Amino acid sequence: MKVAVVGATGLVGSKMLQVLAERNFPVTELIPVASEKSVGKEVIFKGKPFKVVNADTAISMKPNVAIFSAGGGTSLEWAPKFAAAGITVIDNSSAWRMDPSKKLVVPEVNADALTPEDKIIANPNCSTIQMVLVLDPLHRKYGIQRVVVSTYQSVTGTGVKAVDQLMNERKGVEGEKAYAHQIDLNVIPQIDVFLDNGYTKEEMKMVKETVKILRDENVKVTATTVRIPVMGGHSESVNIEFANDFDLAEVRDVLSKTPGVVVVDEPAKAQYPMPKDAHDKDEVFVGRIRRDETQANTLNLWIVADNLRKGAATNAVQIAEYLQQKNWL
Ligand code: 11C
Repeated sequence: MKVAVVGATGLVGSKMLQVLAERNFPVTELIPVASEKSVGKEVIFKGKPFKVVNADTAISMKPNVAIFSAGGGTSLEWAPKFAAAGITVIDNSSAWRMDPSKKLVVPEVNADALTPEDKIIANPNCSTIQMVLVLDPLHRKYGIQRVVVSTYQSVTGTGVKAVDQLMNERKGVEGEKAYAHQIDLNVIPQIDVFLDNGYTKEEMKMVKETVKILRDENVKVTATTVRIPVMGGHSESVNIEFANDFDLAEVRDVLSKTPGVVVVDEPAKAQYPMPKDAHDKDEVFVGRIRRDETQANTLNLWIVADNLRKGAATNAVQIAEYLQQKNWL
């Protein structure tokens, strides 16, 4: 399987290479793709060097699949060109997610929506992926009516510049800024730009993508997304109102049997999910599972996952694995 990774030198791109190698995706030839300034540089995959090429060259090399993580602009311009050449694109940007003709996929939830005709497949936003993985089995069992989520998101979601800003601030060193404010010893209640309705783009991604992935327009979501000075993953406090009542033990049982989800919920032993523990893991961790005592049929829980893995690279590679198993690549 010839695999192109577009944006191979970025934070998500590097994680993509790591995940492809770790999961033993059958890569016969790796085609790392990046902007002109990186062309000719080498990327190491499974101990071997591969030369970075530009997108035109990558298309001429006819990969079976191209995994994009180079930003929305690159995806808008290049994904259709790869697809027109018969190359399946799995796109990690927000460019195609809400396009009704494109599938938005978390494999454990809606891989069944995919067909051999899907040539551009969208990978959801990291904060959406970890939440829907937990919401989906609960929705099927109890019927979700409304979700109120507040996020605590890692600086790795912004990229290398933000990681550098946090580390520089911690050391008291001047440097480039990814955020309008100090992030170390601070919390910034803004992720991405503000929209006319007063919500940020990140918040509206969580609202709209969740409905599309769960394939149910009746699921109402409201979100507050927040950047915190943390590296290992995104955390989310989620309040879920169901149509039907639930049993807490049954909720734990349902979640512990959900592929990709790990329940860590032993408050008496101070055991609950934390980004430090989720770092570099593929699973989504859930804990602090408890009834909301102020309202009927309502649950509170806490979800943590490594945003660069299940929130980005792992989910994209899982989509590629699904397509490969179906012989659609
Ligand atoms: C963040 N969720 O943490 C963003 C990063 O639409 O894929 C991913 C943005 C996206 O800042």
